[in-house]
Amino acid sequence: MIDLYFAPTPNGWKITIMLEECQLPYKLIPINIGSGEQFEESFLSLSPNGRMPVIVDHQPMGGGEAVSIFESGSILMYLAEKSGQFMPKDKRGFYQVNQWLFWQMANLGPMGGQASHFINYAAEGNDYSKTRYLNEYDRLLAVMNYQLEKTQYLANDNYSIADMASFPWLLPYKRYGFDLNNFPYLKRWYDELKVRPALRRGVDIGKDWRPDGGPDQSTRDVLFNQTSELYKKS
Ligand SMILES: N[C@@H](CCC(=O)N[C@@H](CS)C(=O)NCC(=O)O)C(=O)O
Repeated sequence: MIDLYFAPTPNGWKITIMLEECQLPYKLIPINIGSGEQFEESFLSLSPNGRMPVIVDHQPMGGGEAVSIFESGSILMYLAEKSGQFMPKDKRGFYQVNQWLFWQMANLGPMGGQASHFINYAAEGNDYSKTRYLNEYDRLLAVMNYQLEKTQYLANDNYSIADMASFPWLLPYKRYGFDLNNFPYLKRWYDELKVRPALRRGVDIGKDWRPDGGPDQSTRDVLFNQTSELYKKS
């Protein structure tokens, strides 16, 4: 059995999508990032960065003690290897997927996350930052559109963990003010993926756990004022 430490956000949904797609049995362990559970010692010992998702595999490949993994891209690679699915075994295909997975982790995720922050949570008067991240998100949609004119899926013509990593970061596109009709190849990909039953099950997990009206002040204090103080031993 695989334990998944999870909160309903795009980075969490990457893993529920993959677990639903590859049908490995798993148990959800909700992490309340709004109340600061990610900084409890028991969680930091699994995820030193204080971020979810994390998995703990109690029947790891090769046997032995349970294995824990943080960082969603690394978790996706582990699950692909364990299930033998959604990551090509030949070297060419492997690195086609690998480069798009890294692209997602280094670009679409962080820039989408910052865009979300400045759209949803920042006080008025942060127009420079908001524009900066929305322009990057816009550019990254164009990168995907450029690629998807040539290939059916992000890495090549096979659905892979690179698609699963990117899809949840497209979910907020309307809220960010974008129209996918301006990115026709990306729209074709998005429309195809969003009706996959396993992907749908994955992104529906935990949707109703999110507070109506967004985070309250104590949640904002936990999420948006983190410094090295969090790591000082008392
Ligand atoms: N690069 C990390 C990012 C994970 C991440 O940022 N997780 C967020 C939720 S989407 C989190 O745990 N936030 C808690 C916090 O900000 O304190 C990954 O892909 O796993």
